[in-house]
Amino acid sequence: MTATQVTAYVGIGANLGDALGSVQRAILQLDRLPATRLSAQSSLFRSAPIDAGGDDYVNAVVRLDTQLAAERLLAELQAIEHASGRERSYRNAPRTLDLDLLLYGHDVIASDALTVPHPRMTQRAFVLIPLLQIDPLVNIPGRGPAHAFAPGVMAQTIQKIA
Ligand code: A4P
Ligand code: MG
Repeated sequence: MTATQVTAYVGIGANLGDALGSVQRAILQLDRLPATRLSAQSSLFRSAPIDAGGDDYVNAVVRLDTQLAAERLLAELQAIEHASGRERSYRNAPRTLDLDLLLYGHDVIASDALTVPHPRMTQRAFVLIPLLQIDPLVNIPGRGPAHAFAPGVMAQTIQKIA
């Protein structure tokens, strides 16, 4: 039997050390995950920290076609974070790499380990702008079209990296 293929979106962020290199390496690693194909990637963006301190972030969003279950995909994301040398010091601390599972098909997930859609994605230009660049008509399960939230984040500073 063939496992079901799901379209998932992952938000990538880094603001410590070689942030640009960390994000680029993460994209390559996501493309190499088992039973997974990277089917789209946004531009890289530089953004001012939101609810956090430290340097500007480098952010991007990728779309994955995956046969991994959501929990397994999260574990793979955490393994990539870990391999990048991330230390979890405190909430929203500057990080070498942060990988968030934004959307997993049409699923709404609320377990101890995983909340999908990512609860803060509609408030953040560094997620919405790259996501809409890949898929302007993408829908957020339970919340409606992602583009409807874009006007609410326009005041946040974010720019495409040339
Ligand atoms: N978890 C639950 N749901 C998810 C999900 N959908 N994706 C759990 C990933 N993880 C999820 O994550 C803590 C726990 O959340 C995990 O163990 C997992 O079981 P974490 O990454 O270690 O913790 P965190 O850094 O405290 O939280 P999080 O959610 O990554 O923070 P945010 O809210 O995403 O904010 N400003 C700019 N400009 N750019 C950024 O990238 N990022 C943040 C991080 C803040 N400000 C930023 C940026
Ligand atoms: Mg995270």
